[in-house]
Amino acid sequence: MNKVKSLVLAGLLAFAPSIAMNGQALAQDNVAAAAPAADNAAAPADSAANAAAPAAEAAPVAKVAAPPRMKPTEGIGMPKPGEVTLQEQFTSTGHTARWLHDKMLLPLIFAISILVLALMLYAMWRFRASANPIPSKTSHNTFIEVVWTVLPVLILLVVAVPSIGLLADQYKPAPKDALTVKVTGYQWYWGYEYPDAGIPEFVSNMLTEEQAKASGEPHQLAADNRLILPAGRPIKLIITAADVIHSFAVPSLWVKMDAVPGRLNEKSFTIEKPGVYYGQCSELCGARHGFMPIAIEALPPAQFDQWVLSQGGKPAGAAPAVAAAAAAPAADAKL
Ligand SMILES: [Cu+2]
Repeated sequence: MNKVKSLVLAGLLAFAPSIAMNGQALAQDNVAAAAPAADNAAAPADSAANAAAPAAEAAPVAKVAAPPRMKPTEGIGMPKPGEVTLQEQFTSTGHTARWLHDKMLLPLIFAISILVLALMLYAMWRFRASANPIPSKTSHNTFIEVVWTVLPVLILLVVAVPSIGLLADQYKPAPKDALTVKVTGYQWYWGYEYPDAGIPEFVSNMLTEEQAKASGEPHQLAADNRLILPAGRPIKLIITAADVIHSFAVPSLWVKMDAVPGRLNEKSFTIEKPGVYYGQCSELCGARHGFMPIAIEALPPAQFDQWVLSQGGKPAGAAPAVAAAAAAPAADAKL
């Protein structure tokens, strides 16, 4: 019965994106209404000029200045010393995953380990040779056998329900209005491209220890050019690699997706709060595998649009339908 329920639940979750999408579309409308500045700033002649210019970090020719580099918050979007559980989460699947880990799996594992240890200690003490000279010849006990078969099955079924739900959620396709960013893994740095906004690829390299210290960021997690994303808007990452297999992983956003040459992997999520979130390549990819960090800067939507303009791109947030249709007709047809 429980199994049937869990299967039905998994089925429902698999078809949930259409329901979830409506909610996100509403959120997007509010966000767009709150960002009137983007419209005025988008002079088409300027955008064209900027797009032609090389993607300079500060973009001095742009009329719109890039928002100032955001400072990370200690312990947010990065590991903490002595941490025993998952990092604090900032996406909906992240919350479910952390709940599943902290509130369900850990207590279960703990209880089962304690029970088995106690039974073993009891059996060792109670049935030791000196206290129990004539051993029992019992070889079957139907009641106990039923209990130790049915109980684990029930436990597994209880775990399966949220687990299958989370699995389905993690592979939920992105809503149509999601911002598409192409992520490419290289030996040994990341490339980020914004096809919807018309921003060409720029690469992101690790900061040296001195540079990281100077900008108040954790060494080996800090990167020069961050992956700038909007908070509160759905994002679709298209993840691939140019040489060997890498893996794009950001623990606090519950993102981990292999970057495979010749293959496009997709990962969709919405970042709940503005902030800086760090991650690392998580697939052994060569000598400098440990030195190609991921730094995501999630900006409030209005500031994200400002950043897009500062890079000579077209913000899609102001008029998602028009911009998406103009920028990516092929993507629309596919969806
Ligand atoms: Cu790598």
